[in-house]
Amino acid sequence: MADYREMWKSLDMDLEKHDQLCKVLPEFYGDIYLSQENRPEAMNYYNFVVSEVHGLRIKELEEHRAKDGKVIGTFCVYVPDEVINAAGAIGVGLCGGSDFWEPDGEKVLPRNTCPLVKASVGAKISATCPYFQSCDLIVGETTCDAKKKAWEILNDYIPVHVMDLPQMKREKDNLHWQDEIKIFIDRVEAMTGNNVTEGNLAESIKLINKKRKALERLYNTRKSHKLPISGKDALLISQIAFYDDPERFIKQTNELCDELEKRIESDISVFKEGAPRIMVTGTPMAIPNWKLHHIIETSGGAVVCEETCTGTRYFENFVDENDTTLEEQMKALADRYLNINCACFTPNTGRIDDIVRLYREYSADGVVYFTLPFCQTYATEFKKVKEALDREGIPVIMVETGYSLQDAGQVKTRLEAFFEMLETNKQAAVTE
Ligand code: BJ8
Repeated sequence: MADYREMWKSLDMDLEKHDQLCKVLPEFYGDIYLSQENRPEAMNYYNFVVSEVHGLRIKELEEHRAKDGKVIGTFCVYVPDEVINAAGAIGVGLCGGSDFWEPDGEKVLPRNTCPLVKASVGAKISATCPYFQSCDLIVGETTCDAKKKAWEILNDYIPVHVMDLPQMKREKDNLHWQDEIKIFIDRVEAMTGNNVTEGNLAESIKLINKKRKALERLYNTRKSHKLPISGKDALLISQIAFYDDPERFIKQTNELCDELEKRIESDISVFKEGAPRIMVTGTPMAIPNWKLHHIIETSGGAVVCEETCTGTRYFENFVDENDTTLEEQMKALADRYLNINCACFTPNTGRIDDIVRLYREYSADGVVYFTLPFCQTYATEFKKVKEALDREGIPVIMVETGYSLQDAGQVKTRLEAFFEMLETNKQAAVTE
């Protein structure tokens, strides 16, 4: 990586502390990612993006800001990227995925807060994340209680706009979300000085749909019986989608898909024949949280799909491109975004339907239900999900684990036992 110290200094970063973070990341990435065998060639692009995660992309954001452009940080897949892009701003996902930031988060939040919220707040207050430092505005949303309260604290450090997300999906909730999108448009217009028009919103809707289609194409390759890419790599690509330049990301991901589709034609797989196909469902995995996937894939399993916000919830369902007036476009955005099934909604039966559908589409053998510690909504929703999966005869295991690697051995032991059970089930099915 080139020398970006001057840039980081200009962003008021704590350089000494940031150095500690920069020191550990390459080795961590090398152990988890570069140690994989038979990776697709096109993964080199994503390796490069990670190697420059606090460098080149931040330089691009700063060049944009130098021309009076704005950068807007987000934490949730309900916030419409289309609006940010239409106003000529750059959107970046900000969720923290490392325990490096948790102690700083704990300075202002209760210890029994989920690691994602603690790390996100800690990244800002420790001034060690250049993405936070480059943002002119961050957008929170009223999803879980931890996040709602965190916005009030973050607002002391950086301007925060909170979108009031309804938690039911009735007609009046859809109207309310349209209204919230309108208020968000007003705020973004005021800060950028650019109007969101039918024209630029239509272009943005097409662009973000294209990004979704590239991710959908990537995920479709994972439905193959010969898996051309590891789950770890697919997760990394989803995580990068949250902050990379959208046009470049679409081009690179489609190039990767060309290679993956050729691999499928040539029967090239990154996993041993018969590895249990695992679907992961639950809380999002913000970069660099690769822990669960790494444990699964070094314990004999292969992750084929993520029903998470760093998975299918991010890209499934497109915004209707046929609507022409601003009113119609806002309705189309509300319709698409309220189709996401987060556990903060009640009831949330759509998520259960999604899990069962995706399990079948990806020919999974079992489900790993992942929750971060202290995430009440996802942990509580497990009961309803498990009941439904039991009825369908789908094996499921719940794994609650945070960012620290302390419990990695224990998680591995449980997963190995689960995979053995899946293997026994398979053999029994063959002999029946
Ligand atoms: S749409 S999952 S991105 S809210 S893990 S902070 S829920 S205590 S992240 Fe999320 Fe939007 Fe929902 Fe997706 Fe709270 Fe749970 Fe922590 Fe969470």
